[in-house]
Amino acid sequence: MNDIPLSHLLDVAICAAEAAGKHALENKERRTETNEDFAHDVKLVLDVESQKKAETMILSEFPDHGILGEEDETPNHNSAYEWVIDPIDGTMNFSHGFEYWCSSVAVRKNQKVVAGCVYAPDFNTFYTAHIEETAKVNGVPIQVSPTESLQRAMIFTGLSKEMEGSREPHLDMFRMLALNSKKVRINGAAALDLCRVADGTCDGFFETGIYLWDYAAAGLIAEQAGALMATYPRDGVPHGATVLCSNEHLIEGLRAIYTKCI
Ligand code: LIP
Repeated sequence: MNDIPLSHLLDVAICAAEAAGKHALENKERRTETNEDFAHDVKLVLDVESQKKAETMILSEFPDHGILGEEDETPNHNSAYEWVIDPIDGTMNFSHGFEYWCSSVAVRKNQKVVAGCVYAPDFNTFYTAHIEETAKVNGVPIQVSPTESLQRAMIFTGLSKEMEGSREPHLDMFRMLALNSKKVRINGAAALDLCRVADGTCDGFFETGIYLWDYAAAGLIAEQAGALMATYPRDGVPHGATVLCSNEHLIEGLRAIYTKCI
């Protein structure tokens, strides 16, 4: 089987992320049309429509590849390639008209992410990378921050959509993060947060209760910008994980917080 060039895979990831993101952006007036409403989350009609836009674009180029998306999946175990799609990451933000949201498309070959794009439509910004190329934002190379201690770091995090009960590891982790770093920010879109680690805007990322489609593309982009990723699968939650990401100086401090709280 001929390998598909990484540049071709990345081009398709960019086009698919743009197709999903542009559809949501151009239909913003419908942003509150809801399929399902949860205690700490919402599923939008535009989530489903935007994922379909990305899928159609991908399958027109690679009809036999598999699809794993937040809204639906079409596995194809006969193909080495699988596309991982979060059509609107930061759904709650999008539904409230808050600009911090994005569309994320990654492609895995034999379960390993090899290329990905995170597109932030309200900022007209494309974060891209493949495994043999440095990460870029709108075509310009990016790299992680040089911050050497958590006490001087700004860390992005989030609170899981599945928080239940009073004692939550998420809240324990948030407290530990807040006490052990200079500043913690909750923005509501993991994929975009990880891209801001990649471009050095923030110094690290830490979130439990997210999913492969939230971090597949942005995790590769962060790694190709010099970040280290630590991913801990969540027992009994398909594709669920806790994700830590930072430059080489901070990752052990983040890992220490995680191990104290689990
Ligand atoms: C969101 C993540 C965010 C997390 C939210 C939600 P979605 O993904 O990007 O970091 O805190 O709970 O999971 O559901 O908007 O695609």
